Amino acid sequence: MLGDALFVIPERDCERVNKVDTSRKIVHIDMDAFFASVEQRDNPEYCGLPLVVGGNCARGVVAAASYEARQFGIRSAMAMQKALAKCPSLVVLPPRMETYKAVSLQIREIFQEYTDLVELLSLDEAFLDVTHNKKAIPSASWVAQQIRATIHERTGLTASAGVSFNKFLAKVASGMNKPNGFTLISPEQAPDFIAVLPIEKFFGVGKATADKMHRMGIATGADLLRYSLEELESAFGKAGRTYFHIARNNDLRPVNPDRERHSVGTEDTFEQDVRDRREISNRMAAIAHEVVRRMERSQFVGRTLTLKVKFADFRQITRSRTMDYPIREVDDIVAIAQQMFAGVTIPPKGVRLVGMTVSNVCRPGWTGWRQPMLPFFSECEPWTNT
Ligand code: DCP
Ligand code: MG
Repeated sequence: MLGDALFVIPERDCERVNKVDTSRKIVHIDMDAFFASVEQRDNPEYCGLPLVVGGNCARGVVAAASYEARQFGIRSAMAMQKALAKCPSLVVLPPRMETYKAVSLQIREIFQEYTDLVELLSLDEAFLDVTHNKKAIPSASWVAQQIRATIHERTGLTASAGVSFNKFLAKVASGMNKPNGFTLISPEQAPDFIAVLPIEKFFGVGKATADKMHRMGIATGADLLRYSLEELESAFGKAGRTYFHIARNNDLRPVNPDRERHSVGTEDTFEQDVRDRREISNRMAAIAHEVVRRMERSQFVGRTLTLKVKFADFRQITRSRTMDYPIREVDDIVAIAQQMFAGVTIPPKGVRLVGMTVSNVCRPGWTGWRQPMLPFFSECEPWTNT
């Protein structure tokens, strides 16, 4: 499964596990079918129709699918050919990034009217800490509902919101009643909520980890509670610590408004450990595709590629290479990763996970960039890494 790199609960937060902090009020907002909804708004003839935004070429993928398209089983990141096979009458539109960015700016402005503690996760998603909000509204639910109403008023689009006392719960909550939904998970409800939450919904649990958990008899948060920290760490490495604490609603990560993207990456935990070097190389191409897609989505360009390889026994190595040009093409990433991977000895039990991250950001104004820009970036300023 391709997924986000797992966040690791810091050691210092662990001793506070018996005193779960429920004092904060965290809101997670996520626009519904974002790119697709903007297109339906601007092309009313497509309202109510299955529509996707993405590349309509042989190797194109779906970026966003309207909720009507989802009824045909169409999802983000699906190959466009497959989506068209599922729904031949599908409306396919190319992305209009400038328009999506303008809407993103509008919703940010709305968030800022309530708090400066806004952490943007992508164009359409943010965490807000509204414990002490600018309008002195005592109820976080009220804040969230006002924000949703204002977004609709000013942009004509709908957003879903989740409210709770930590980031993990707020984010799970916002996904529960999509589209145009609202969910509150109060401190009183949280233990029961997490007890029945399927482990697939836990942060960082992909298919391979879920399968392993099921083999250990872990299907829900309640099952996780039966395992000690040591047992989970020995089964899942550092991720085990995160699962241990999340199952106890212990997520003290602050809403970090100054978060600047330092890297973009993804990783693939194989369903079965892989020993064949060629197969691993093939998987790398898919990972590189995803990294480039994420870089485009977050307008990130960097010069350093880091390859992470985790072996079947959870041992992990990383290799990095810094180029004198911005890394932004799939073929380039694959070539650099394969050069680094050539020097890695694959142990007999094989490889469990491969991850790739691009870092060393190139910022606007960098004069070192001499290559022609990709069409995707052609409307942007040049970038620098100073
Ligand atoms: N996006 C993308 N490629 C993906 C996922 C998303 O380009 N694999 C883009 C298009 C989405 C936008 O980012 O519209 C926001 O992503 P979300 O994951 O929030 O998905 P949506 O907003 O489309 O749908 P949802 O209603 O599930 O949030
Ligand atoms: Mg969304």
